[in-house]
Amino acid sequence: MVVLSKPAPLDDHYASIKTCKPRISVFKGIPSINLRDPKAKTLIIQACQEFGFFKLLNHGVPMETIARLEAEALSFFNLPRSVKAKAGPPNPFGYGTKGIGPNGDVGWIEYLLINTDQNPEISRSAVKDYVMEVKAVAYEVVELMAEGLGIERRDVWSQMLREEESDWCLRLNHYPISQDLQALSGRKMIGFGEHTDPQIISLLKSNNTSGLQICLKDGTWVSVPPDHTSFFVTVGDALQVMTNGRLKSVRHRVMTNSLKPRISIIYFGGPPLSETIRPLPSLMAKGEESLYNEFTWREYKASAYKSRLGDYRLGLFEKA
Ligand code: GA4
Repeated sequence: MVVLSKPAPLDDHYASIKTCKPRISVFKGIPSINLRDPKAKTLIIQACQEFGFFKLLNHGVPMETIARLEAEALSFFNLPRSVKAKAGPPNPFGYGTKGIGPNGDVGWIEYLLINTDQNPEISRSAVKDYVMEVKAVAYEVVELMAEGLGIERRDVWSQMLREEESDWCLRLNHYPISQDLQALSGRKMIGFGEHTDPQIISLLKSNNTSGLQICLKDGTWVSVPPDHTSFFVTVGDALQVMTNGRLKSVRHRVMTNSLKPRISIIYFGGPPLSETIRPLPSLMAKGEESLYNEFTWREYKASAYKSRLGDYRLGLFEKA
């Protein structure tokens, strides 16, 4: 068994709940979609319109590839703090602990942001194999989305993700068991504060520990039952804009667990920095106007890094 090292206590880890109501329940209604289902494209669109989120089954990524990277992540997080610190800071890539982003957000978390092979502590081939597999799934999912929306060019988004210059990254997260008084008295703490993902699409894989919550359209938070064999797919802000609000980027967060550490691995698929983000003309109904002023992914990313995690980042780009 891998023994996880215990992080130092956080001073300020209770992020405030900004937009959603704190009514939490375990939610049985997360759409579960089999990638090989002939109706997958329709189900994906329904799920992304309603939740901006779904569970993907039968994705075809070999469990060994996943297990290998998970084991690598666990052994990395189990290294002495001084060794892990050498892999930091996390901006733009590397090891981070507690602090998320450059503007003072904190969570009960340690993580590694990876883009290519800068992290000598994690096996290059484990990362490479995982990224190759997860990217292939992401391309397929965004192609089904395009088909489901009736877009003629089914590769309109997959092409952006496939580009040599596409702006992707992999995030390995470790949410240690929280054993301070708050946690022991049954109060959960924020592991990763509420936010939407800025990119086009994210594919999240976790171990069997709960913690992930999404915010429903009516503004309530619900807990997503974990499933270590599936991926959870999240619509990002860029996809919301490119579909002129048809698909919604979902607010989500992670709460800690006082019994089991949570490990998650997320692939964030973004377009090349130079890509202009605007609604696809072929999607627009007659007379429909864009809800957003157009921007490049470079501009959106720069603006995201100036924001706080929980900010409504698309607000700056909405038309008045
Ligand atoms: C949220 C999604 C991804 O985890 C991430 C995060 C990034 C970071 O951790 O450095 C950000 C956050 C995320 C959005 C706003 C900015 C940037 C922290 C932050 C406060 C890697 C990403 O791309 O955006």
